[in-house]
Amino acid sequence: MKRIQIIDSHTGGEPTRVVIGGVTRDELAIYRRAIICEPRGHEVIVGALLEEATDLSCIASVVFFNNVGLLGMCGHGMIGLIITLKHLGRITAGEHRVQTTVGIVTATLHEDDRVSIRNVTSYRQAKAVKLGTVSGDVAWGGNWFLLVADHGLDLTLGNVSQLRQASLAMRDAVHAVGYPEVDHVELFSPPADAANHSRNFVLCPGGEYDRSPCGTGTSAKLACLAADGKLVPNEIWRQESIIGSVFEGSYEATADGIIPTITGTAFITAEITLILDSKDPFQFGIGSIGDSQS
Ligand code: PYC
Repeated sequence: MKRIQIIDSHTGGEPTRVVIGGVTRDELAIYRRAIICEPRGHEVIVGALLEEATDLSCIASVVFFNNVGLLGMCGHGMIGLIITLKHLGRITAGEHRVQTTVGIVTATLHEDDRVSIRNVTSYRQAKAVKLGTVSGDVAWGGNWFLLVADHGLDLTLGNVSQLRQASLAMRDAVHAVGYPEVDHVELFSPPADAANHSRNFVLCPGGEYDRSPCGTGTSAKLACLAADGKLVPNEIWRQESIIGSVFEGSYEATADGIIPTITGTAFITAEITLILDSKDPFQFGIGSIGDSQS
């Protein structure tokens, strides 16, 4: 029997599963699907393997992963990780540096349990790339995004299957015109709540959609707003998700882009030990569409 210790949380509705014991970075390729996929999980979950930092200025190192592979950064996941570290009694309010595979992120745990993430440098790579009837910007926010506003679709929960199909087609189209690195697609519309600036639908690499406003997606959006002169440094942008949860974002300008800060909240939902029984034919999980290991 293999045992893997995890703590589950959600950030704006999007689940994070922090692995606190039982798996090392070298073993992640073997156990990734067992941790994320059915029958122990589901394809919406983002995993976060917690390890000791090699940079001594950091409190921890994290590798984010999902149903189809690894993720560079994950904004909602980082907020979930910080609330998990607080739950474990490992941190208190204040600033904490965390190593990710794409750079160091500084997270501030506020006294009221909100978390602000000072993300990696974000930037727009290409503006208004023509993709048939729509056009979109390509931007980096810790992951690669295609951002599209002129899609004409309703960003409502009842419309999710159409949004998913349309986003998958846009992702194929942006790959075909020379941006194979794009693995997330972000659609925008006016917000449902007038207190916010925008609503989004975010297609994740494995075909699921982000229930939260997506921290790296909001970072990519801020980079585009900054490049277009539509948001000034330190001005607040309130990004609403398809389920109505909200992240607040702002940015500092740098020579090569922006440094976004994204603020949100997360809640612990479970403390679990996963068990992999060597007699279980599904001990390593049920594969996902698009997963090279399925
Ligand atoms: O919050 O950055 C994010 C994210 C990426 C994929 C799912 N959530």
